[in-house]
Amino acid sequence: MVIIITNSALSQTYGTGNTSVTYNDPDRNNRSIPTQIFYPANSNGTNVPVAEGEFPVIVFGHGFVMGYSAYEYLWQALVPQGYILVLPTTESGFSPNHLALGLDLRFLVGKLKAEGLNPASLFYNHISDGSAIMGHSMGGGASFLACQNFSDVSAMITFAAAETNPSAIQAAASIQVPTLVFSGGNDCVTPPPNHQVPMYNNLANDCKTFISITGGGHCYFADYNFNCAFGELTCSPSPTITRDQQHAIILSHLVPYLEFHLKGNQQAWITFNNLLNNPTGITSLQSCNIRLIDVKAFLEGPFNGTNLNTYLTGLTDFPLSQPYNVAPWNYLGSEIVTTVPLNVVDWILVELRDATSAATATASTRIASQAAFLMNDGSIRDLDGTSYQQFDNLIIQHSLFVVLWHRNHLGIMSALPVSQTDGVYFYNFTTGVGQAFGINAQANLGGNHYGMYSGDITGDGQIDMTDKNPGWAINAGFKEYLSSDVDMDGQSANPDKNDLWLKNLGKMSQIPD
Ligand SMILES: [Ca+2]
Ligand SMILES: [Ca+2]
Repeated sequence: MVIIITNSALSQTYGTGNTSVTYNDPDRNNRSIPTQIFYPANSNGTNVPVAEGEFPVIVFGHGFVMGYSAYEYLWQALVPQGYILVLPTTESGFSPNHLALGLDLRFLVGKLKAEGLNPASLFYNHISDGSAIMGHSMGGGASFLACQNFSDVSAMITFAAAETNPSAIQAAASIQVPTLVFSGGNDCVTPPPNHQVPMYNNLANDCKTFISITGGGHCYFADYNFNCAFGELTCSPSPTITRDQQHAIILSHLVPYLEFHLKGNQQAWITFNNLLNNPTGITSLQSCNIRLIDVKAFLEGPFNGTNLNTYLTGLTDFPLSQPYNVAPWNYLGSEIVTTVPLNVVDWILVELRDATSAATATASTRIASQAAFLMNDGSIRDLDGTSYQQFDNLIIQHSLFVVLWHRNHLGIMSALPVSQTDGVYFYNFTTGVGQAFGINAQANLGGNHYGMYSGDITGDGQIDMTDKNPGWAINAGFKEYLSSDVDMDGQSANPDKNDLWLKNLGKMSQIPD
C-alpha cells in the first residue's frame, strides 16, 4: 500500500517490463530481427502488462560487438519516465552489415506502431505518435542510414556515431528529422573531427544540435562492456570524467530533448535550450528553425481595467474554426477545435515578418501566419489555450517582427524586432504605446496598459463612416458573434457605436503595407 501511494505521488514514474520478440521484415525476405523491448509497466517483470497510457517508442542500435545489455543505464532512466526502449540484437558479430542494422532500426519504428494497432499485441493501444531512432557508435552511424529519406520518426539521436559503409556522413545530407548528435571530447575510437563533426555538418534538416561532452569518452556512452573497453584501451586520449559523470550529462540533456520532440512538452525544449546556453560539462552547436512565439496584447473593446472579458465564448455561434478565412485577411489556415478552452477572449491572427527594420517590414516580408486564441490575460496561445504558438521551420534571415490582426480592432506590428531566449520569442505590446510601430498606434487603456483600437467593423484598417453604416447599423440589436460588437460583450448595441467607434473615428492601422 505504501508503494502504491508513493507511485501515485510521483505519478510519472513506472516499473519496467521486458519482453523478447523476434520480428520478421516481409520486405527483406522475412529477415529475422530478434528484439529486446523495455516498457513502462505497473510492476517490474517479463511480459507483464504495459502501464495505462500511450508511450513513445525509441529504437536503439548497439555498438560494434556490443550487446543490448550495455545500455541498461538508458532504459533504467527512460522507461520509468514513460518511454519504450526497443533494441534489436542483429548484426552483433565481427562482420556486421551496417545498412542491414539501419534498416532494422527503421523497420522496428513501423513495427511497434503497428503493434499499437494490433489487438493481439502486448502493446495494443499503448504506442503514442512520438518516436525516435537512436544508436551508439556503429549503431549511431546506422541511425543515419536508417533516417535518410525517412520521416516517420520524430527525432534521431546518436552517441559517438561511427562512420559506416555505406557512409553515414553522406547519408546525413538526406535526413529531414530533427537530430541531436552527441560526441565525447576525448573519444579516441571515433574521433569527432573524423566522424560526428562531418556528420553534423552535412545535416541539412530544419533542426540540428551537436553536443560535445567535455573530457567524455567513447565507451562511456554505454555501461561497462569488455569489447568496447578493449578497443578504447589501445588509443588516446582517455576520458577525463567518470562513466557516471558522463551518463549524468547525457541524460540531463537527452531527457528534455525527448520530452519535447516525442511528447510535445514545450517547457522541456526551453530547458534543453537553456542547458545549451548555460553549459555545464559540454560545448554545443545548434542550427534550428523551430520557434516558439509568446506574444501578449490587449484589445480595447473587452478590456475591463484589469484583463479582457470573455463574453464571446458564451455565444452559441462562437466559431470553432478560425474566422479569418474571409476578406480582407483571406487566411486559409485549418485551425479548428472541438471545444474552446477556458479563458479565451477571441480568435486572433498572428503574422510574422522578416525584415531589417520595422519600417521595411512590409506585407511582402511575411514568412508565416497562424490563427490562435487571445486569452483573458492578453497572452496569445495555441489551440489548447496553454501552449505557445509553434513554428517548426521558420527561417529568419534578418529580424522577426510580429503583426496582430483582429476582426474589429486595428491591427498592430511590433515596433522592435522580437528577440528570443532559449528558443522562445517574446513580445509584449501592452506595456507602452510605443511597443506598436507608428505614432500612437495603440489605445491608452489607463493604468499604463495599451491595446489595439476598437471599432474597425469592416476590418479594412481604418475606422470611418462605413464602419457605422452599413457596418454597425445592419446588425444593431443582435446577440451573435458579430464584428459590429466592438466592445465584445456579446451584443451589437448602441455602446459599441457611441463609446468606441465614435471615440476612434478617423484612426488607421499603421502596419506597413
Ligand atoms: Ca473600417
Ligand atoms: Ca457590444
